[in-house]
Formats: sequence, structure tokens, C-alpha cells
Amino acid sequence: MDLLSQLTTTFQDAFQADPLLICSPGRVNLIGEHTDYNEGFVLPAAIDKAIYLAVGPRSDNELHFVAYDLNKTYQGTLNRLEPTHTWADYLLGVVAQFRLAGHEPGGFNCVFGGTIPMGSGLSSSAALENGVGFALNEVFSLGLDRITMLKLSQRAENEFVGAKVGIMDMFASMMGKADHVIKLDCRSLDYTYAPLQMEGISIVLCDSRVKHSLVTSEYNTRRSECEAGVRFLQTFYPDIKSLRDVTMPMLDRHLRDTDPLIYRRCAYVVQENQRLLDGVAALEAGDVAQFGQLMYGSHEGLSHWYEVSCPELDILVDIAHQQTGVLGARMMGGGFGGCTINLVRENALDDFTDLITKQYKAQTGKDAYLHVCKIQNGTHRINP
Ligand code: GAF
Repeated sequence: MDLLSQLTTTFQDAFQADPLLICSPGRVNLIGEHTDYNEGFVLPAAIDKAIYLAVGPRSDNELHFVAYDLNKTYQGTLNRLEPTHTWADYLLGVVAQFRLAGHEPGGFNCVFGGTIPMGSGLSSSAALENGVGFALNEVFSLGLDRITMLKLSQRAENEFVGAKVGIMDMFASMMGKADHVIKLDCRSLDYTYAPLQMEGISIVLCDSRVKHSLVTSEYNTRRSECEAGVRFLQTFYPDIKSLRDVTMPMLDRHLRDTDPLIYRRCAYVVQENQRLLDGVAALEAGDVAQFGQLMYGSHEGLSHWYEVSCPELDILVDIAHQQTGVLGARMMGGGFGGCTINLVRENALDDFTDLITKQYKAQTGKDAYLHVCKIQNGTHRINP
């Protein structure tokens, strides 16, 4: 039985009703990493790895959840929405934020499972939050638009789960469009869809199978380092609001010699924003080779200046770089583990798979997991 049938059957057996079925995808980001919380640009897309939810209303105010993949359940009520420090917080957080914003979902049942490998940096948590919000909107006819829902997902993660993430993951998962990337301005939330014009080239994810415990603490540290840089620069340039407003000459003049660490962090972000703009121009011109070079530049910056990579991710990118059929590769997402994203010519896919599999194993003792991903639509209903 496939996953959707298993979720449906589990729901029917547990709650004696037919569920609404929702698909909420994970995401990739082609370039523009750690730029979202600095009010910069990102270039993500929703992918064919997703969280699936079977959801239905209850006649009381209870909440009954089944995490199918984990074989775990949660039962509670709408009157007690407090963090449990478990997976249930991704659902409870969304319910809590809906209520705080004045939208009143009733009690509901939810069975969910997915195809996004845990800890792979493909945003399973944003997908789950979006899926829950989308389902509540449908089941209780709340009339919310997608942007409102994804902002509530981010608030759930920031306030309830306690991870100070930016807007990129929720945006990509909710707003994704098949065969398109989203160019998102994280300051204004203005966005455009750009068709992926990469004939004969595949997006390949290489999962390092590493999940460092550092990710949350170091993520928050990077945020504070960027904020510290902005505060310092504001003493010279009172009008700047974020690193979005900062240029390399400003950094070179005031930060390079006074605080080399903060300089490197800020310089990475300023340069990554520029790489993204150059990358979008390259894609528009059909120059995927140039885009690929910018991806290598992004990885270099993430590894040496922003210091959010890890040996395994560096090894994956190094192996990719040796292959002629690979146009670009870099670590993706928060860092310290998870996946690299690679642009690989279709006629080189077999050699690439072979090389990564053998060399990664030889150099790390670990098995890399490869996935050729398709770009799909954002969070959506599956059944009518
Ligand atoms: C994680 C966060 F959730 C995103 O908001 C973003 O900052 C990303 O790391 C780094 O680009 O996925």
C-alpha cells in the first residue's frame, strides 16, 4: 500500500470518517543562503518530497494527532496549547498562532507521514506547519490566503517551537509552482516565478546523512552576529535597517580591521545577495554554467566566511567539483549537515551517482543518499 492509502486507512480506522488529504512539500534553494533573515533575496522551489496529512474535524474541542512514521500519538485540547518539546509542537504551534491571530479552528484529527528524510535540511517542519495551517483553513472555512497562512507557520516555529528561522522555507513550501523557482525579496515579500530553463540538467540532492546538534545554536549565533554588524554600522549610517542595506565598501571601511569575525559574517551575506542577483541574471540569459560557478562561490562563502558547513558537506561539494558533467554544487539550508544541491547534466548522472557513492563512502565511511528532484506546486489538497 502506498503512503497516502496507509494514512487514509489509519485515519479511517482511528476516527471512523473519511479525511481531507493534503500534500505539503519540502523545498530546495538554488542560491541565497542565510540571506532571508537579513532581509535579502532567496531562490527556492517546492519539491517532490512532501509531508502528507489526513485531516478531519471533531465535534468537540479535542486534538488527536498520529505521527505515522514515528508510530506516536498525541491527544490534547484546544484549551491547553503549551509546548510539549516533541513533534506535536509543529501542529500545536500552528493552532496556537491561528487562535492568537483571531482565527478559531475547532477540534480536529490528523494523521501525517512523509517522504522528506528527517534532518536532511529539506524543511520537513515548515512543510508540516504549512500542511496543518492549510488543512485548518479548508476544514473550518477560515478564508485565509496563502501568505497569511505561511506567516502563521513561521510564527509557530519562531514563538512556539523556539527556532528563530526566516521566512524562506514556509514561503517555498506554500507558494511553490511546478517547474519554476521563486525569486523572493524577504524584506517586502514581493516575489516572481522564474521558469527553470535548464534543458538536459537535473537538480540532484546529496544527503550527507549528517545532522549536527550545532544547527539551532549556531543558527541563532549567526543571526546575532549579523545583527551586531548592523548595530555597529548604524553608528556610521543611521539609515541602514539590515544587511540588505549594506555594501562591501561600508564593511571594508568600518569593520574589516575592527572586528574581523563580524566582518566575515556580514561580508558573506552582502556577497551572497549579489551572487543571487547575478545568478538570476545568468539564468535569464540561459547561462547555467555561470550560475553553477556562483553556486560554488556560495559554498565557499558558507564554508569559510559564514562557517556553517561541515567536513562531510565540503567533501560532497569537492567530489562534485571534480566531475565535468556537474555545473555547480553547494551546501543548502541552515548547514552543519543535511544536503548539497547539485546541477548535473543528465548524460553525466550515472557517473555522478557512482563517483559520489564510492568516494563519499571512502572518505567518510558514510553512505550518501542521492535524489533527483522535481519542482512541484506548493501546499495543496489531494482529494476534492
Ligand atoms: C533554514 C531556515 F529555516 C531558513 O529560514 C534559512 O535561514 C536557511 O536555514 C538558511 O538559508 O532553512
